[in-house]
Amino acid sequence: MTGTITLTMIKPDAVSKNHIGGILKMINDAGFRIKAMKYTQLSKEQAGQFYAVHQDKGFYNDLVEFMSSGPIVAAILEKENAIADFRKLIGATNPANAEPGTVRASYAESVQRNAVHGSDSDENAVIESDFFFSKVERF
Ligand code: DAT
Ligand code: MG
Repeated sequence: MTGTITLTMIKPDAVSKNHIGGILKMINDAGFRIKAMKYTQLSKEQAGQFYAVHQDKGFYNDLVEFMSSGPIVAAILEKENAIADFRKLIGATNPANAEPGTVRASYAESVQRNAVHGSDSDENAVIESDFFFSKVERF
């Protein structure tokens, strides 16, 4: 059903600072159900593919380097209105602009090391979910 899933990653900065539990608690408390989850590390090639839409941006190489620098947690989250509600929960890309109480205001270090990913559309949620998870890994 469209509109009910989003793909998140807990990024290497947040994982390395032991914020997996705190972030998952915020996600569950906000009413998202975990449909799929894995602890993994992206190769540079995989990070480049995931963020290919940004390949012309000046920050792309640094982003790929950072996103492949350590382990991440990837998850498919389920909730009505998942995309918009999750973007609201995580806050602005730059934590300096993120509302108090959002995941990024609570845990992000900088615009690059910003703790979490959230899909930006229903279409990309499907593409990004398929990037990480097969059918038998979804519940
Ligand atoms: P979001 O992750 O909020 O969807 P985005 O899709 O515009 O933001 O960018 C993807 C990631 O790229 C973002 O989480 C962090 C990095 N990024 C974006 N803008 C940046 C910038 N101006 N400088 C450095 N990194 C940036
Ligand atoms: Mg984005």
